[in-house]
Amino acid sequence: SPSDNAELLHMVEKSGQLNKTKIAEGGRKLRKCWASSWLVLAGNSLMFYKDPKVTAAWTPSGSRPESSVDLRGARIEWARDLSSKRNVIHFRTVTGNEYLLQSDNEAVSQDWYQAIKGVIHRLDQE
Ligand code: I3S
Repeated sequence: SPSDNAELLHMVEKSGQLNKTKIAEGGRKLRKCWASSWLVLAGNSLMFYKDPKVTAAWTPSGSRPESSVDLRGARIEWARDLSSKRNVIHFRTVTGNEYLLQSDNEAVSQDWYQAIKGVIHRLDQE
């Protein structure tokens, strides 16, 4: 039924390709491993996919990302001394997982920064 379907769908706020590396897990530093990733920002989550297969406005929750982070209580800032690359976003979840997200295109990085920050602020107010 349509209501069943609604439970299986999350509204996608933004999706696109960025370079990504995880730099900490639970507060423990990790070795960088930059790779291209397909990001989907939906609901309270930022999801990472290997391939850009989720392109529509809606993504079924059954379409399993490689990994996913809960943005509630997360922090985001522009990375300063964490990379030699430009336009690098640094964000950290409440559980101490940290990621760098990067595009050579400044506008692309700016858009992602604003979109993620917007979700974090919305969740802060709930
Ligand atoms: O912070 P680091 O150690 O300079 O990060 C670089 C390394 O992760 C490097 O890999 P190796 O650990 O195999 O040398 C990566 O290839 C670089 O991309 C990392 O630096 P940038 O500045 O690109 O984030």
